Amino acid sequence: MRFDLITLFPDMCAALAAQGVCGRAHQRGVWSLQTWNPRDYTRDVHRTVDDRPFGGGPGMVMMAEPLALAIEAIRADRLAAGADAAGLPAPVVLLSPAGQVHRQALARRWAAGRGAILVCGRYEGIDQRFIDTYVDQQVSLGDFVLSGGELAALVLVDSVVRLLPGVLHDAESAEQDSFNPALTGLLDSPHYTRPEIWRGQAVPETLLSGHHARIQAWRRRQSVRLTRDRRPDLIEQARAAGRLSRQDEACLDASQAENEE
Ligand code: 9D3
Repeated sequence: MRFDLITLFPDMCAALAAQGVCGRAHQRGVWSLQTWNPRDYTRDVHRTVDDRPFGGGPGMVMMAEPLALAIEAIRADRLAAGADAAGLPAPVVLLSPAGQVHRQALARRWAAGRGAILVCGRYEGIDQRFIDTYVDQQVSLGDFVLSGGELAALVLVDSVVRLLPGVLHDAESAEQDSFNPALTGLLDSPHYTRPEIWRGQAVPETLLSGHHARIQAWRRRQSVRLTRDRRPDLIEQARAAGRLSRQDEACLDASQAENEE
């Protein structure tokens, strides 16, 4: 899987391919990341990539032409590398607060694809004519303001790459993540490791029991209650999708009663 990032700050993007789970997978050739700087596709001596907005207003706008030339260069390069299926060019995705909010179901869909050309904006925005001409879809991370699209692009790529076959060492790690349907979209239960007593705080007894079924039931109960307390919206979703068992409901009823005492 290949990702091409168009960015004025390529140095921001190197870490993902260099470190951790994604870094290892990158080293093994599971995926690749290339950055393309619009500044390299300017023709004036000042290498201008932005200009003042028509109609006035604060800030600067990214010019269409350097971005368009970067896209053309990437398409030629992907073609030469055989990165795309014949007649199926990679989608051009703009990271933007106006995009569809990213979530796990979308990451799963992306993981079945061949990668994408990701456009990272800076300044107040991007000339709309570039967006109209080249951009296939827009993706947001949610309702908060970033300084640009780079971190959002890295988050997107990270969420996709870790789902690729062979990226996670322990096949169970992905399987047990929050939002995985196997966990029915609940938050994860708490984790503990040695020592058994740390600064006077013991590990929950059940986890030391060696009793697998009891441990599983305890973790499930913790998940259900934590999700109810922190993300009641996820409980509603799980219930609506029929992903809560009678035991789960009983556990919610019981802890509700405890809270009311
Ligand atoms: C403060 C400037 N805003 C005017 C009301 C517009 C604006 C322009 C550029 C706001 C943010 C940005 C840069 N953000 C992104 O490129 C971005 C982003 C985000 O800010 N939040 C969540 N997801 C994303 S994806 C890309």
